[in-house]
Amino acid sequence: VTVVWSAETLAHDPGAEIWLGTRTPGTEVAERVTVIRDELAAGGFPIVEAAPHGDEVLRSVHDPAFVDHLHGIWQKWEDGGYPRDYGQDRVVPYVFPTEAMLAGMPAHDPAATHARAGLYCYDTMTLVGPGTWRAARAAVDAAQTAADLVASGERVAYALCRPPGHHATPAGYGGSCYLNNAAVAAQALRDHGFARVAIIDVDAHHGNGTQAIFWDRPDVFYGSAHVDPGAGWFPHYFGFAHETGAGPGHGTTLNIPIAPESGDAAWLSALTRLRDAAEAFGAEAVVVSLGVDAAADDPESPLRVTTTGYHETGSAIASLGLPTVAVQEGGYHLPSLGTLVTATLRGLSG
Ligand code: SP5
Ligand code: ZN
Repeated sequence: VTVVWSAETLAHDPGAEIWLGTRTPGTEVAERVTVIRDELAAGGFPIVEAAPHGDEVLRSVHDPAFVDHLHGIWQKWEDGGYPRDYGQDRVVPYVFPTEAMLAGMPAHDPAATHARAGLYCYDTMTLVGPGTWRAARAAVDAAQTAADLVASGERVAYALCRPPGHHATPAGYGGSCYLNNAAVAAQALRDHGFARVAIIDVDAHHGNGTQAIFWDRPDVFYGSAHVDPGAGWFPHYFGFAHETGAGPGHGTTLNIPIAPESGDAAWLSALTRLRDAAEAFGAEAVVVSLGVDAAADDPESPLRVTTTGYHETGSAIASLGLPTVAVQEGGYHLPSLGTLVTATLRGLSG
């Protein structure tokens, strides 16, 4: 398993998130990357730098206007001289033009930066600072580099992406995610000629962004096991079993919500179902949205998957025998992060 990373991913360091109106310490910290990289290096995994890629794939999975917005919003905020006391050097939108405000009317397209800041953002936790674009864009390069490696014959490649991506929708950032690295990897594999690609999302949270990007696509399957959003867990509005895709993509989405406090037994039986569904779909390649926040020690989820459980998660997916790109998503308990990722990659490599 080759590990792809970029030092640029460290440039994003929000340090905090505005959660329930309060400034709280962020858990999606830059140190996640160094902890994982150091442990994989110690475990003998080869590590390579992400290669720069053009924006074509990125702009095919995301609305180009959203990509441009994310690229430019920090500098506009800086140039605008907006307040720095509470939000510090972060873009914190104050008005969100959701359906609650729009009410079906044709809305004006405002010029003011403070008005535009909420246009493509759907929560208050996901702050944009001076290094956010650089890091998010480097994570996309890592995902694409891993897809290239697999297309040229490696069985498994791993992109050490950060910030994570699976909550980023076609035109929106949120859930600590800005650009959807896994969606880019899946589209890159499609463009490399794999006719059907399955995304298996093992992050503790439902990947509403990835699901949205491929919702009506018949050529990309999205399957996810995650803590039941109906039990009060992010992303709250999506991730239920009745969501199965639409139009030509009907039947190519599979959600398996899992009760809080569940451990390996419920988790691994869900993984078996996801694996079997990817096989029945006729997948020719796999993207794993590899969050390890379903682990027992993780502060962001109530699931209790063990290190062995993550190894078996990897083995279950490896039993498909398909070219596989793993993309890092969540996982926030720094002391166990490296061990969990190592275990999963060892399982994936069969
Ligand atoms: C990629 C990923 O795992 N995103 C997770 C986003 C879910 N975060 C929502 C929970 C927010 C509560 N965090 C409080 C931590 C204290 N700062
Ligand atoms: Zn997560």
